Amino acid sequence: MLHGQKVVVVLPAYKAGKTLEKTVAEIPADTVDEILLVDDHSNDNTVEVAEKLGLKVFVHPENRGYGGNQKTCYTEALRLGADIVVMLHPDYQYDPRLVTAMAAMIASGIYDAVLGSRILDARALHGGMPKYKYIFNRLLTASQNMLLGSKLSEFHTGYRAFSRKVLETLPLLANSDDFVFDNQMLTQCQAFDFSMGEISCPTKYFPEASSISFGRSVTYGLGVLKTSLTYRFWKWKLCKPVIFSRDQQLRLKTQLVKSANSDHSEDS
Ligand SMILES: Nc1nc2c(ncn2[C@@H]2O[C@H](COP(=O)(O)OP(=O)(O)O)[C@@H](O)[C@H]2O)c(=O)[nH]1
Ligand SMILES: [Mg+2]
Repeated sequence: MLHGQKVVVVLPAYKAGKTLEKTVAEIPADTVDEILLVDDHSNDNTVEVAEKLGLKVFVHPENRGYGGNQKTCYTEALRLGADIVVMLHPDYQYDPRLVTAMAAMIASGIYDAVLGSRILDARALHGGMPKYKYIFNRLLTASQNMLLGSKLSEFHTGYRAFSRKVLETLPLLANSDDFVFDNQMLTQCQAFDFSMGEISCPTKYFPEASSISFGRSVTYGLGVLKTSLTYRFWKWKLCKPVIFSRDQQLRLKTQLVKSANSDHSEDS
């Protein structure tokens, strides 16, 4: 709890068996109320380790992708009554000890979303971030800031915190199930006028912490550019993209109602 607000950490997991225990050990137990892991049908021992650690575990019956995983993470965090949700990769890439600081920025009421920025830390390359990823990151971020009218140091970190209000309001069901989900979500925060803060965060690159290939990074980069251009055209009132829709059916609440109904019909 922070300022009377329930803090839930969500871990979108895929083949995280080797790094999960180290990650969880460093999550601050004094401020975090619950840790929830969603396994995206990994073929390693992720679920076994998670259960041994006493996490709340959800398993996808099939592989849905990184965005699909986060849709489940946030839906289940809302169901648990989270006021603040921190998304942390279970690959031990980001420092879990910053969870309290990030959650506190949300608890203050000043920010709706907070990003753990590897660029503000300025040691990303020393931490082993591949040069091409660093250059992609800087170029994409510069073009996004221009198109969105924002001033973030990076849009591509996987370490984020959100208020309940953000998770209830954004049309997250309209987003991709792939990696570009992350970027659509931040662009939606901008479109819905949620305030975004940043905190510096060190990063570590080692084989288990980074599996995305060059090809998938390029696909992600193109998706990012498409999302930012879509935002600009939407601002100019030239299009009405579904990712900026205010349709209630595209909010996570719909999933909650649906699964509550199906639980009910299973009971009866
Ligand atoms: N659900 C799902 N998650 C994935 C997949 N591939 C990677 N991930 C997760 O996506 C996140 C980012 O991937 P990662 O390889 O660490 O990327 P990098 O650190 O940016 O190079 C990690 O939490 C991975 O567990 C996948 O095929 N499905
Ligand atoms: Mg990683």
